[in-house]
Amino acid sequence: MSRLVYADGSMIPRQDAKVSVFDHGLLYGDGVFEGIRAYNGRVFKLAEHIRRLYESAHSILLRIPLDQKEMEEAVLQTVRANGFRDCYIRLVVTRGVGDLGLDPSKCGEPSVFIVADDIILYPEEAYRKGLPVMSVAVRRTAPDALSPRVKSLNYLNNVMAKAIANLAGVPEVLMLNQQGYVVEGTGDNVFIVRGRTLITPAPYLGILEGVTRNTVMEMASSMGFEVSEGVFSLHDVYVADECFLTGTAAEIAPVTVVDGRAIGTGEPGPVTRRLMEGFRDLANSTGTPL
Ligand code: PXG
Repeated sequence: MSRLVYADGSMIPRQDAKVSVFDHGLLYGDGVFEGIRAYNGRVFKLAEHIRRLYESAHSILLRIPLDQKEMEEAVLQTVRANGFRDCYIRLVVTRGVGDLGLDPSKCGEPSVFIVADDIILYPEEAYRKGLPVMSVAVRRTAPDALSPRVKSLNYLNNVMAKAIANLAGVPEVLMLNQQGYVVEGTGDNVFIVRGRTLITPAPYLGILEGVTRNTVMEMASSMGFEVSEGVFSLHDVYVADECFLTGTAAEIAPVTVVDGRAIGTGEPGPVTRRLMEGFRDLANSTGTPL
């Protein structure tokens, strides 16, 4: 079956889905996006992703030409048109076509496109054995330059951090903020576990408030764990009992080595494993039906 892409209200064949060389999303990274997943015939946390998209757009003065309900419907329509029950969904809104100056007032209507595709996962072994990660010198964008809470098309420093991971042969990195505190991975949030307490970096430190992060925080509380948003350094990660990453693509991925230090026993810990199980159940049984 040939795949279809939603582009400004129409479903078009994938090979015809193109953006203009005058689109400010391409020229200046002027736009916002979401990464969403469908599991077992339902779109997981659809309203939460759409709300974050509209908050990101509001923050950068981008007016999306659909309301949130219409956008949810466009996502469902895209997944249905491609016959997927499980997939990854990339939703992008750019400032649209302008001229070669960066002035956003020169752009006409924002462009909206939605792509549904197969999910690329970490190898199954990564979830059984855990991931080795490293810290990098490339800092997460400073909140006083561009808020990391905006899921914007400006991901170049995260891309550079991932390039360093590739050079070093590790699957993911931990990014720090300008003060040297741990904030997140390149496309994932991070948690550490001490005893029965989970700690994840507080939003003001400069993170994207992940939908998976929020889901895990709620789930962990309901399982009786203490959950706190806090501030921690690499040392705290090295001496934690457990560490894991969360994201729409990664789900919950155990981290067992950081900068050459084994975390806890060096194997995925019991808290992480319990959360992974709970998350799988939740993702496969809740969401907006297609
Ligand atoms: N932090 C950052 C910087 C992100 O970009 C997350 C955390 C996790 O958020 P969610 O809402 O997914 O739990 C993200 C999410 C991809 C991809 O296709 C994913 C993300 C960004 C870029 C690419 O793997 N993001």
